[in-house]
Amino acid sequence: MVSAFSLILGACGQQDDSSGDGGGDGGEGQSYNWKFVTEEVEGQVQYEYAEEFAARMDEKSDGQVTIDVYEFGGLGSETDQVEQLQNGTVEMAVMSPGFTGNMVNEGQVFALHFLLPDSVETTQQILNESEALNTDLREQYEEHSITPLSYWTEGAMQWTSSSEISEPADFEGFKMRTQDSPLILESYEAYGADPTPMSWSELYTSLDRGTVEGQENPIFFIGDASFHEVQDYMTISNHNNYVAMTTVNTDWYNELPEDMQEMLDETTQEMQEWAFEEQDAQNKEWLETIENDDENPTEIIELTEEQRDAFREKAEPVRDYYREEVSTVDGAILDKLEEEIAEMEE
Ligand code: 6CS
Repeated sequence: MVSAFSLILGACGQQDDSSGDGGGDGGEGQSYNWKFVTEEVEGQVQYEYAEEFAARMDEKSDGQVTIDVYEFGGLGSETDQVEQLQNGTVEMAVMSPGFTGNMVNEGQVFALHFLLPDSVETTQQILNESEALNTDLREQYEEHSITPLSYWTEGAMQWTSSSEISEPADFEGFKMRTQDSPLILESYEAYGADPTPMSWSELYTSLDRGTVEGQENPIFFIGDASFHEVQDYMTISNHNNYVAMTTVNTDWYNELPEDMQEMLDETTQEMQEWAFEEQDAQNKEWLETIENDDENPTEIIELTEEQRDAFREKAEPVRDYYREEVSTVDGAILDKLEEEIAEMEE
């Protein structure tokens, strides 16, 4: 499947540079055409982000850089897309760490519940400034030809379900859909659930048929993907923040002319605020839509701090599991990140 996609992409997305290599030689009149794949579809945050990114690069470069943005679905599953970035079939990708968990062990740090600050704004600040993430974790990804240029939140995650979830016991034997990351599975097993990794492309049907009984996502995604239509409850748990990464193929990026690298870096930094505003607006709008959707009523359960503490208590030992069984650097990135979060929350 992946090689068929590679052939199609190879044929339609050639570099326009005369040298024929990934980055061109940066000469006068040089033009560049890059491919940017996302895990979401038109209207959703990642896709709109990539379109905005492409428009800014086009404008800044006076049309020298054109970026073709690909919606989720056309190029295979989320994990196929990870491979396409690694082998250079696409130059850029918005990627969720949850789909690299079988490869970049340390990236699973984002799977830990109640680690990132409750405030989405403070979480974004951490993602912008953390050395643990922007230096140490970046190096871990680069060993796999993936360079995360930035980390940004798509909002707080909530649970949707076919039966009420308001205490850990409600998860006992519960068939939970997750992304494909061992630590995400571990996090739900800690609540007693029975997690199954699956692409979101199969999720609506699986929820509808009862193959799985629930899932986690930010509210905009729950609404836009219509999961609430085939679920009875939405629990406002804020148990984690959804983190996306703007990634580039490492060799391709390192070989870009300096001015192109700078333009990419500058645009990536500018987009941090844009992404924050976009997710915020979409999450607020979709909460209202779900609340007012009388045709598909969803019972919304807002957990109290006490109820959240019961989940937090079960989730905390998973950090030790991460340190002891998952991390290849003895939990050093998690330790540093915890310190950075504590400092910021002071
Ligand atoms: O649940 C998922 O797998 C999807 N959720 C979001 C918010 N973005 C893309 C991802 O694949």
